[in-house]
Amino acid sequence: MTVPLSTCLQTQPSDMRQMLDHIASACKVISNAVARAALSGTQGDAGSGNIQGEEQKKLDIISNDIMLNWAGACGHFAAMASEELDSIVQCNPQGRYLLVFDPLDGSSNVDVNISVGSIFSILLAPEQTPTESDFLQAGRQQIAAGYALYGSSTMLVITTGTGVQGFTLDREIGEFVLTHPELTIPNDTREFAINASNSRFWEAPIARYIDECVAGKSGPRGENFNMRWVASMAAEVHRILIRGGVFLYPKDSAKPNGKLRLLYEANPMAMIVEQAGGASSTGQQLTLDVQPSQLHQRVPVMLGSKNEVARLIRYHE
Ligand code: AHM
Ligand code: MG
Repeated sequence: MTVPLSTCLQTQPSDMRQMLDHIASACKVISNAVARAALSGTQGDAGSGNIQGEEQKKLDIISNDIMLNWAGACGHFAAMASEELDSIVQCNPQGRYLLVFDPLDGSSNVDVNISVGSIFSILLAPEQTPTESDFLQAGRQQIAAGYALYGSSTMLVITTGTGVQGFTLDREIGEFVLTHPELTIPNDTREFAINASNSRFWEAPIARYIDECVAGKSGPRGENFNMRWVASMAAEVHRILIRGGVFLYPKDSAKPNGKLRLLYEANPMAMIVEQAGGASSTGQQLTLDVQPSQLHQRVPVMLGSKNEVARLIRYHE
């Protein structure tokens, strides 16, 4: 039986239902923009950079505007923060929630027709007008998180703190439909994901872990491992939710804090991964326990199958 997202959301309080419904609409519109980019002349660089000094794609900016407008229209957000904006944006002063998002994750892939995604996180807003410091909440305080994946099909994966549900966009009816109920990550895996071109910069625990995987059956793990690297975190996390695995973007001597952003990428994905029975750590601390000190802060990420993340934490001790 076909169960649309709207039916699944009926068990949620009305404000959560409306927020997720508007975010889902934003993701449908972004999905369309991504799919039509070559036709509408919106591939390529925008010629601008974000606050972190990264080149922006035209679609980064388009997706950011779509999320601000479509999610903002639900009226429940007091303010929003985006990976693509220098500072926070005030929305409805009566709103009781904050939205944090990466509008188009993995956008270096967008001109070559490889999967990209949108990642979001919902936090409680303060009573008074939100300031940047109100966004600096540990990941444990997220009340919902999710991502959309614009791949061979468009999917939306959501958690509100009671498991993880995956929906596929049925373009014939224009609705997200529940296709992957109760996603669960296997505890063990033989697949890892890391950008191996950074290996000369890795710290000892990461080098050891990867060396042991690559050594295969004759190495200390006694197993052959497989490697994948899409360079789209949403796609990597999705693969891990479907068949297990471990994803690493560690800190190294070239990137002392790692690459990925705590609020826009690491925290929402860590909530999803934990809710699916996996784990996420910086190496020193569970991702969800990190107290943020800056809006655009970066953090080392290692997430996925529980026993592999536990091993990585041991190697860091
Ligand atoms: P982005 O938000 O600017 O796209 O950067 C985040 C992306 C992740 O999706 C992906 O895991 C990583 O950057 C890939 O980085 P690299 O190009 O260094 O392999
Ligand atoms: Mg990103």
